[in-house]
Amino acid sequence: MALIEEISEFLQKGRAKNVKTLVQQALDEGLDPKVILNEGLLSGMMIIGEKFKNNEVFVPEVLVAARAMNTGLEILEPKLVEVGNEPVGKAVIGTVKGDLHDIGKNLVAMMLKGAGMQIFDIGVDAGAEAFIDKAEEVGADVICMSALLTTTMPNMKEVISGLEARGIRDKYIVMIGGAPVNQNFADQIGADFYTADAATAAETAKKAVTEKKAS
Ligand code: B1M
Repeated sequence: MALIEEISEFLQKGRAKNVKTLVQQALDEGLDPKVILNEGLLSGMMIIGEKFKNNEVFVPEVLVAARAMNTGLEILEPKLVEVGNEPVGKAVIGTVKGDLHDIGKNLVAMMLKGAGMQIFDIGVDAGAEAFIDKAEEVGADVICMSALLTTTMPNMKEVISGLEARGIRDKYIVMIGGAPVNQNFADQIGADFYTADAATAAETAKKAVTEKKAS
């Protein structure tokens, strides 16, 4: 079996140690990190997602697959991210209140780092105050929110309302994303940018911060 397929298979079985070893092996053999990410790790996670939807696997299996995914991402990170010396800007990132999904958020954080942003990751299940307090504390340029559940998407609005209530909405570029989120929702809640994937989020953040600093 090809190495990339093996990574996908082991990820689906939640075998984090095997995933770690094989991702390292793939890098040592000179495989493109983006191919390892997209065709090994993410394709395995997509298959698990489909099986989860069809009740062929359940939360425990998905949880161990997600752990294996995050282990693989840690090995890939130094190859996907080449950080320059001068940070382009600072970004606070987290998954919103009530939501424990962190793989997409971690991927966005990684790509933002690769785009030269300094990252302050407040983790999952992060309330409005956590986003706002961290942004104020570190002097952030961007607030990045991720949500994977239709039930937690509305919590993104809470962060924007909190910024408005403190009179500091204009200080920050607010970016949102995650599988159930779309441009229409971003417009409804008054976010500055919605992006569909991690790479576009990173490009958009870099451009927006650079433009804001120049204006
Ligand atoms: Co959950 N889950 N889950 N889950 N889970 C989904 C999201 C679901 C779609 C599965 C399904 O039913 N088909 C469904 C949501 C349904 C809905 O709301 N419409 C669901 C459900 C229902 C649940 C529970 C309620 C299940 C239960 O308990 N009965 C529960 C909720 C727990 C909670 O959060 N309170 C739950 C739990 C879990 C696990 C803990 C087991 C695990 C998460 C573990 C972890 O993250 N550490 C898990 C997983 C892994 C999934 C699926 C299978 C995979 C998600 C994932 O990581 N995808 C997911 C099914 C699916 O998505 N197909 C599912 C890979 C990741 C790279 O993609 O996060 O979308 P994603 O990120 C993308 C883009 O969205 C974007 O960039 C990334 C790509 O480059 N992006 C941004 C993300 N954030 C961004 C921010 C940006 C810009 C782009 O700007 C700031």
